[in-house]
Order: sequence, then structure tokens, then C-alpha cells
Amino acid sequence: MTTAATTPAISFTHIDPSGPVPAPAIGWEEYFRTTPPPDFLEPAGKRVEEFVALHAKAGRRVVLVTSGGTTVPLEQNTVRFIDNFSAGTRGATSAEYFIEAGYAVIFMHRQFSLQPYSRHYSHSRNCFLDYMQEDGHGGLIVDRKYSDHMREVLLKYQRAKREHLLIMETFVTVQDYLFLLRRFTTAMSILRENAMYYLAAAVSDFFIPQSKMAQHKIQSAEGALVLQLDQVPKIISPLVDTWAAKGFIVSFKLETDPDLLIQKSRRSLERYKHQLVIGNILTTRKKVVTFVTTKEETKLELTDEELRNGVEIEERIIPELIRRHDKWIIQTKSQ
Ligand code: 9Z3
Repeated sequence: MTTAATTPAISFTHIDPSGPVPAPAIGWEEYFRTTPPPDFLEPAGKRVEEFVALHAKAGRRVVLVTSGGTTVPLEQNTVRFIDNFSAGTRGATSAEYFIEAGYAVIFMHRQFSLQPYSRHYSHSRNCFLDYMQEDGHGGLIVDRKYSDHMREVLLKYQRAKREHLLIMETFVTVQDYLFLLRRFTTAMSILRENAMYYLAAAVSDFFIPQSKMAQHKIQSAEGALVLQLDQVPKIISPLVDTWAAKGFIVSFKLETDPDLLIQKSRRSLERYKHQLVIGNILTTRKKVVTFVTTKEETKLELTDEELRNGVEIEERIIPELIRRHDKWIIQTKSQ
């Protein structure tokens, strides 16, 4: 991080219309020109390139799953940041179903958010020690009441590892996310229509550009802090037009107001011209999602009983997506 310190960005114009006029959103080219890349970008990019080459050779489909929320740092030496909601359940669960269906998965996730396979245990109310027991001979075993389920998860996890079907890379800030997304999608472009992009991460719409960010911890001596955030460049645009040539692109739209969901999903499709938006409402996201294309809407919904029995909506989302990806491949190849 090299940019010089400036006064922290101030004024939140949604609340204070009489405040300073916000800067127009910068384009993605300017964003990448003026923002230093994270120092882990290249090693991560190389690992993903190798992963893609391995699966391209095997003729296997590869899906990039983004998962978890991005942070927006307020200071270059970051003490405070704004966070985006997301536990990473959608992404981690979907990754497992993709692998089961034969895809290789690039799991690009927020550090410490849920991960495939370990998700079954990591955010449980149990401490990991609760799953264990002494075996009476000085060793440890898994408590009998958990072992059937744990064996099932373990076997799936071991297969994913043995067959190199999963690579995991992490981001924290929205800046990390944007750089990784460009690097990974560009690396995947050799897969053409065999690639799917499943953008489930909750990405901040607003941020403080490097040039306007305080270098050191913002001091409280001057009283209240008012923030002005710029708009994050719309990254789906170059993703669709350039980076992910011919890939099948699925984005998620998150709303809290059900009246806005379908129209906002449609607008996103019209704007970026990708293949599918999956709309979901914060409070019902585990029970119902709506697939929106320019031609139709399809609702996938679990019953209360299914939810109680532990059915996961991703179990329905992924097969439906694969069906659409199959069609996309046939259609794109015949063009
Ligand atoms: C989603 O809508 C995801 O389904 C959730 C999953 C974040 C709701 P959890 O991780 O939640 O299982 O707890 N992701 C996309 C959110 C987003 O930022 N979408 C942007 C938008 O709505 C467009 S890319 O404008």
C-alpha cells in the first residue's frame, strides 16, 4: 500500500443531500490503473492457472464459486472497516454439490467464512471436541452418534482432495475481490463454454478509493465521523464482455424488499447481458430463490417440512444450473 495519506473521505450523501456531490463512479479500467494489487495476487493466480490447465486437459467443466462478504477498509493501516453480510453458506454448500456432479471448483471466498465440507462442523453450536470420545485404549474416536454423517462428509472430502477437484483462495477486502476475480476469470477463459461463473459473494457496492483513504487510524478528537463512499466499478461488465469469453455466467441479486427483487434482477441482466440472475431475499434465502432470465422466471422453493428435514436449497439449484449449462454448451458450440 503506497498511496500517500489524505483527509478521510467525508459525507454520506444518501442521508445528507445538501452535502458534497459524490464523485461519479470510476470505470473498471481506471480502477485497476489507480489501485495497487494485493501482494498475494500473483501466487494465487498461478495456482489457479495450474488448476485450470489440469482440468482443461481432462475436458472437465470448471466452476468459479465466489462466496462470503467483502470488507471496505476505512484506513490504509486498517483498524476499522465496513463489512457486507454473508456467512458463506450458499457458496460453500453449492461447491459441494458442483463437485458431486463432476465439476472442478475454484472456491474464492472471504477468509474465515464457511468452506465446503468443514462447514458441517465449523459453525455448529458444538465445539469440535464435542464430536470426540476416548476409545478406552488411550486414543480418540468420533462419537458414535455423529460418525455416520461424518463418514459421509469425510468420503466426499477425500474424493475431492484425491482428484484435485477443489482449490480454495481467499479475499478480505473488496479490492482483493476485484483483483482476484479479474485474474481468475482471465485464467479460466481457455475453458470457454466449459466454464461456469457462480457469483454468490456479497460484494460491497460502495468503497473508499485508495487515493481518498486515510493512511493511519482516523482520530476521534475532531468529533463525529461522516463517511462518503464512492461506487465500486461494475465488474460484471468486463467479465461478460472480455474476461470470461463464452462462459456461463450466473450472478446473485440480494434484496430485502420483495417488491424490488424481480425488476432489479431483470435490470442487471439487461445491463450486463449475462445468462442468469438468481434473486433471493435476505430472510428467506435458504427456502426460496428465483431464476430470472430475459425470457422467464422460475421459482425454486423448499417446503417447511423439507427445511426441517435438512434439505438444502442448493440441492435443487445446482442440478437446475447444470441443465442450463448443458444447453448453453450445445448452443454456443453450434454458433
Ligand atoms: C447472494 O445473494 C447470496 O445468495 C447470499 C448468500 C449472500 C444472500 P450466505 O452467504 O448468503 O449463504 O449467508 N449473493 C449476492 C449478493 C450481492 O452482492 N449481489 C449484488 C447485488 O445484489 C450483485 S453481484 O447487487
